[in-house]
Amino acid sequence: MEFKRHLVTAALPYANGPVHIGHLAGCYLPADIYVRYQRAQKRDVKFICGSDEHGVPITIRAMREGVTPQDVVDKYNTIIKDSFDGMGISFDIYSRTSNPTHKETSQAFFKKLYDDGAFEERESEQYYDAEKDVFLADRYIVGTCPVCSNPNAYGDQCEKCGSTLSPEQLINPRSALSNSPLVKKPTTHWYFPLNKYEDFLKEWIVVGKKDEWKSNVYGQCKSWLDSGLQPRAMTRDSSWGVPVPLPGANGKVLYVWFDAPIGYISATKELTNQWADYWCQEDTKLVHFIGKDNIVFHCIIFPAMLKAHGGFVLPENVPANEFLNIEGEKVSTSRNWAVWVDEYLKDFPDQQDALRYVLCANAPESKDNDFTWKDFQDRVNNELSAVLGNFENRAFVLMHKLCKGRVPALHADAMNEMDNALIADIKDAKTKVENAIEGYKFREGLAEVIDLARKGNKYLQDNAPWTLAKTPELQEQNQKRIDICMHLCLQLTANLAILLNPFLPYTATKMCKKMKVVPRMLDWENAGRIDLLKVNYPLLAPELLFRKIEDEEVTAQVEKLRENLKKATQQIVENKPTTVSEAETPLAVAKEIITFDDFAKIDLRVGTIIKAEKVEKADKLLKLEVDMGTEVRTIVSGIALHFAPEEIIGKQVSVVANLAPRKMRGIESNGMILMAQNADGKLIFVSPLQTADNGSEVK
Ligand code: B3M
Ligand code: ZN
Repeated sequence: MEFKRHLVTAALPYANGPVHIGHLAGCYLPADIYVRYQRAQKRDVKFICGSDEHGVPITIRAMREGVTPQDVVDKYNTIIKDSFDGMGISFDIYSRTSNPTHKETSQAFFKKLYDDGAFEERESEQYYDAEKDVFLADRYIVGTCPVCSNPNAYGDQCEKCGSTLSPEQLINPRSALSNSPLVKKPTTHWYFPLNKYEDFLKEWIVVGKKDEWKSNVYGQCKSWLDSGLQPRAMTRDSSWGVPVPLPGANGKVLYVWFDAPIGYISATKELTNQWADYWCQEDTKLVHFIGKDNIVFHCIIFPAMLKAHGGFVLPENVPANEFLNIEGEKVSTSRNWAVWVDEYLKDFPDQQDALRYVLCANAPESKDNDFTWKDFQDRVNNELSAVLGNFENRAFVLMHKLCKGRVPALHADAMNEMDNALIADIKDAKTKVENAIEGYKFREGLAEVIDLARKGNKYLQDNAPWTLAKTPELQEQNQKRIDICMHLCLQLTANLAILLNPFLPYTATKMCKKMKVVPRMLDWENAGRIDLLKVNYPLLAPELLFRKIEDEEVTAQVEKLRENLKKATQQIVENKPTTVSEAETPLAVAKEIITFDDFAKIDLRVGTIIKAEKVEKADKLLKLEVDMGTEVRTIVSGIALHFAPEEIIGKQVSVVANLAPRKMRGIESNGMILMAQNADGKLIFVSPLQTADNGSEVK
């Protein structure tokens, strides 16, 4: 079908924390590339986003920080919005689900389904805090983790060991609000019978979208559909959210995953009076950009809601990305293991395109990927700068040197095979990049652009105009070749700006300024042309497009990650929900009794740490060399978050000397250092009080 309009949405981030680069790579950057490309094609496109300001995570954050949910969303909405602005994510509107248009829109949506009899009303037993007179979401229930004995695990997850939990699994479960024991109480909610939409969804997805949608997306949907859909509660007991618009529904709000996707519609309403054209006309192409954890909501639940309501278009595609890990580990907001966008912008001002480049070149399009600062440096220095920046710079330097700073002529009579091949490459690149972007293969698209720059470098090298300039006796003939070569290199530069623009808009704009062309040159229809720069047109002086990323910057960023993790880990240990008193957190159960012979099996010795260094890509590990008197042992110890290598050199420690060797991160560890751990998580060396000889036995 010919689409008249494009409606592009990017997942509404929860306003309960800043956004990190995993968010950018997963959804916002690909969406922005797609939209910038559509705009360059002069297509009618609207790019919709906003803050998701309801739901339990926000009330939890408010509770923890001792502020209101409104305070939380006000704070993070601003930070998130600024981060997107700072990175050039070019939404047409960035709205909020706490504003009145959204309340009205989502309530009307609910009411229509209710009036049509689309909901089933059901009573169920829910955990309830009798003292505070509220129903408790799982997150509001605390107790001891059955896995790691953390006394402050939540009813859905233990933040210390990462286990997924349900309130039933907690030992001593109680309300985080009042510390009172839990009771169950009946409550009524409105359930949306997803099971009734199974046939429709199967027809639409399994039959209709199998070959169109990415396999990770299709696969998830298929497995949901195969295992059968269940009715799902679309309301919650809470004081924070969109109130259920029914008489007698006091204290009940819309489930956040009911109201949030409707937020796309409300935001479009705020943006334009023509909103209904975008949402209700069959010739609109609706595309949802999201991360993989949101697939079921966008591919199953929201489409079923839209279908039940009637009159809305369904998404053509939902190109969800996988996750981006950081330095080999999953992003964790509670452990502060993340690269935050607002901090990146502070640390690397004016380096938006460096990050956009790396996040796109390494995008987790089909599997989880890893971001490391070293890889960031390598890609910026060796690809972006060494290939693209270098080509552009050489073109400018040489045309100033060999062509008096003006675009030279293209002498048809002196053109050869190499020139024609380059022209063909320029034309091909347009089609290739276009197909890649239309197919949501942004990595591939960007790689094609870099590849074209690489071809430009090779063309320059093969023609070597600087050598031609050195033979004055052949001057006239050679100058023609020089002119052709530089003419084509400059036209190629202009083409690179057009093709790059969706990916690296800051760079494209800079290139336009240097070529003294108007932004309109970046219109997609101009790609493939080799008459973009007029003959004899003077261009600005050369100036590097990219700066190199220095080793010190990489070290500082890795160090920062480690510091953040250390502080956050400390906080998780310290941050006990205030109502849980110390007396109720029993010591971990003592271990079983052993015989003297059992104990005698352990060879405990005194040793001195003579060398300590961090283990690469392992934030918790230190590699130690320990002087054991008769030998020096290598021991890998998980203490890097507690001690800097330099502060422990010279320390005498107790070592389990006969522990079987174990490989950690490729290093063989021979022994173990004994540590005491305080209740607050702090580690202390178990050392002799007076200096002992290295190697002496501990018994
Ligand atoms: N706020 C979840 C998330 O940020 C959710 C997305 C809503 S999109 C309608 O991952
Ligand atoms: Zn745990």
